[in-house]
Amino acid sequence: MAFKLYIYEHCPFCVKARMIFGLKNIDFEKIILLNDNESGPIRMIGKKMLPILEVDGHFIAESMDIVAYIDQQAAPIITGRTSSKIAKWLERVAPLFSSLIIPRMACAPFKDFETTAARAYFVCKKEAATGLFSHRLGESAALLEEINKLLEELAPLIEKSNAVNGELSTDDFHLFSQLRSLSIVKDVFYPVEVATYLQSMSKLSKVGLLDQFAV
Ligand SMILES: N[C@@H](CCC(=O)N[C@@H](CS)C(=O)NCC(=O)O)C(=O)O
Repeated sequence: MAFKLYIYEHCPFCVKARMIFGLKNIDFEKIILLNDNESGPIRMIGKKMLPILEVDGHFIAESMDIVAYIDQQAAPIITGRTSSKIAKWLERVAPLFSSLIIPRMACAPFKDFETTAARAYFVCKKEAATGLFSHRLGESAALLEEINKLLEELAPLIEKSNAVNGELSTDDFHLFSQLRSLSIVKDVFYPVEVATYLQSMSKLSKVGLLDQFAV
């Protein structure tokens, strides 16, 4: 079977889909779409949303459906339990993450934003939700202080560097994808357990971190 995965480089949902291929060592073709390409995704799945997996001319949307589908191709690896503590932690950090991360993603040299029009499309759409990026960036110091506290709370929840709950579970997809986004933020203090988890999951899933673009 030939797998084509349509993604944006900035997108945490796309990271979830990329992770399963890396973790299972399955080859796939990565296709990065411009952020303002509406017709491509609409033709494939009827709406403008990535990631999309194309398998022999069929399309699968929804990151966790893609993860489940690829996991079912030969010996599944997502065998661990999920933890309500991780879900709650992710809920608490979500608003902070969006204010810190989205304005920084908008400035990064991703292929999603290779044209001025594609970057402007992202800025326009996201500022409608977050408010002006300049305002959010101005709040960085206070947001960082809160994030650093929350990362200290995350540290004792990490059981192993290759599986947050000790055995690979869907929590690892939700958690790593968010922490990989956070790596675009400069001056975050990662407790050692979190730093080790981040590095280890990046290596195992073959999804690079964003530290080289951190601001
Ligand atoms: N529930 C979907 C959410 C995917 C999603 O929201 N993707 C964003 C990119 S991060 C998207 O395509 N948004 C439309 C846009 O960028 O215009 C999933 O898990 O795959």
